[in-house]
Amino acid sequence: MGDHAQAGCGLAAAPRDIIDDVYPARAFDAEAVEAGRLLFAKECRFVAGVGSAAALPPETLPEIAFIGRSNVGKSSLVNALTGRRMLARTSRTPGRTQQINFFELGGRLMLVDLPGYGFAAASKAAVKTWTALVEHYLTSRASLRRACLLIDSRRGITDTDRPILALCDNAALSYQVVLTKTDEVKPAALGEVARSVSAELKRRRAAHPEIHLTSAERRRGIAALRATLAGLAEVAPPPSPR
Ligand SMILES: Nc1nc2c(ncn2[C@@H]2O[C@H](COP(=O)(O)OP(=O)(O)O)[C@@H](O)[C@H]2O)c(=O)[nH]1
Ligand SMILES: [Mg+2]
Repeated sequence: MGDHAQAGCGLAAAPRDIIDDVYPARAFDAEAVEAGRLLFAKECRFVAGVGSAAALPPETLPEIAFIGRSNVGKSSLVNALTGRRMLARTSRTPGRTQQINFFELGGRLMLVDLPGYGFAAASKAAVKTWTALVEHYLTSRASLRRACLLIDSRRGITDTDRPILALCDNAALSYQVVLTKTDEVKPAALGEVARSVSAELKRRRAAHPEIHLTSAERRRGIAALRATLAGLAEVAPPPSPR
């Protein structure tokens, strides 16, 4: 049960019209949800932590990048997706925070954790290094299928996020907004944020029109996001003959 029942549960808190606007049911049919569940039940293995463009690993699998301002709930979301604590662990390692971390999921998908932006205390030099590395990765990686752009439900898209949206638009990199911490806002306010985010995305070239509403804490919307991401993974090999 659990996840299955929660496939649409980002929806449960949102008013009906918002659900119909931004959350077409077809994305979450039972088959897609099951494919997502199966993929994310597979082993997730840390592959590399990379601090420079020259050190990027070879492109072996379709990649999904997770990006957002620091504290948006990125580690929590990826941990909820994978049911593992690995990202929390890596982010506790000093020096890892400015790295791009690669995790291979079930031999079919690479989850790529980009360092958070908009950290007020970051030095100019750190911001410059971050920008160069992330920009290089986002604009030159052929295997990158989609960027999941995490946005805090309490804030919506802000000027801190817009340079990233512009970067993706200019690079024609498909990106999709994932609202985080939906448990922190009342349904009406969540509906309002979802509506205004959707309206802004409509004006942007490379933005995926559908957004995901998630709460890592309450595990809302996790099964639906898994379903979406499984749709971007390498096709599962047929079962080997016995
Ligand atoms: N209420 C609520 N808090 C969350 C949720 N996800 C993360 N947080 C909190 O937000 C803070 C930042 O989370 P973290 O995952 O480390 O963010 P990151 O910096 O983007 O990796 C932590 O205090 C988390 O406990 C959520 O779904 N709901
Ligand atoms: Mg983190």
